[in-house]
Amino acid sequence: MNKSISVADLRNRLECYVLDYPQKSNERDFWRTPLLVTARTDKRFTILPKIAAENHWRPEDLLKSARAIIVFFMPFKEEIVEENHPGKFPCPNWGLAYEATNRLIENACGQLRDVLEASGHAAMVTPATEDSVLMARWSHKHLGHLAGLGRLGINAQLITPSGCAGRLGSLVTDADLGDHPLITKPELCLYKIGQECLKCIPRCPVGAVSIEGINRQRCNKRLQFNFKHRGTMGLGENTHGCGKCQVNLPCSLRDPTTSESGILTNIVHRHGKTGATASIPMSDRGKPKRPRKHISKRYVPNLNQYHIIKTRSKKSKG
Ligand code: B12
Ligand code: SF4
Ligand code: SF4
Repeated sequence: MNKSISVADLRNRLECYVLDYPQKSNERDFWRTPLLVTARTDKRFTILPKIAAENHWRPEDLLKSARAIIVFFMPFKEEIVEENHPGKFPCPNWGLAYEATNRLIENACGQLRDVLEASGHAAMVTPATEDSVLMARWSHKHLGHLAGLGRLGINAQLITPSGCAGRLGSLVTDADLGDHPLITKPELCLYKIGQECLKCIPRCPVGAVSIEGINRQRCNKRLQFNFKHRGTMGLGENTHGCGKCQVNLPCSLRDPTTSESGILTNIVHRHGKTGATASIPMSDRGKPKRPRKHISKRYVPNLNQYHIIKTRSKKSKG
């Protein structure tokens, strides 16, 4: 018989698991507290082939009886993020953190599946990343966006309440978990709400980040290069990956639209065809300013890039 299971049970299990993980698995501790959201598999998900890739899977393609998806984020600790600030190549520990986090995500998915199965539910886990594809059929970022774990930044990373520096995992289940988002604001990227920012663009050493969207091939070429030359750049065997577009940014470690003093929050005006939005500073609440007009036109997601690209033998390090 099915026992009821709540999002609080899942959050609690994941948090405890991540806390104990370094000691139990003999891994270094790279992580802050994980974030987890759930969403009902309703008609919102039919949009995936339109906004992601034509052949993007729907939850029921992975689990016929799907009723909810679970998406979680493993945010990196400040130290590893700061260590990756300087230079054009990844810091010695970035590759270690990349690999350890993929293992952690796989194990955490297993843990969540065990909890669900123990209460009589089915669950299907998905891999953290995939070698040899440049466009996956299951996008953790899109699912994180739909389920309210975060919003996409100009750097093409999901920005969560704990920032974008970290990695995502997701699974599908037939447990009726309901909607438990952490974010309901339309955007978390400063540029998309009309602030001057775009700090992520010059961070990329190969010019792969732009307001038109990420240049996958260019980024992937850099990741291949770093992987091939790891150990020979005088930085050590673990210097692969890159992640310069995840670090040294206002959105690296937190939601940049909410400051500790609560200066930028809440009041959001949606305007323009692109769906760009703007938050109004709290200090100006008495007299809300309309966002500057040109802002709505500056951010246009490049939807033409959504076609399938496959690489053969090369290893992609997403
Ligand atoms: C293929 C892949 C890559 C490719 C292509 C990257 C790309 N951005 O397209 C390469 C090898 C180049 C790559 C690089 C990196 N990757 Co990668 N990669 C993947 C992988 C395996 C599949 C992504 C995919 O094809 N999805 C399908 C397509 C259709 O969607 P999407 O790319 O996810 O998202 C697109 C939308 O976000 C859209 N978009 C932009 N704005 C908006 C706004 C709205 C409203 C909507 C709907 C869409 C939209 O543009 C995006 C890019 O085209 C995922 C794991 C997974 N299965 O999700 C990891 C993943 C996306 N990668 C990740 C990371 C961290 C990286 C790197 C930092 C590498 C590193 N570790 O050092 C870089 C970052 C590059 C960048 N700035 O995006 C993380 C992202 C974490 C986060 N906070 O968002 C993921 C989720 C892996 C994980 N398990 O955490 N990656
Ligand atoms: S650095 Fe600024 S523009 Fe780039 S994703 Fe972060 S908030 Fe958006
Ligand atoms: S991972 Fe590196 S190469 Fe790829 S987009 Fe980010 S900064 Fe550029």
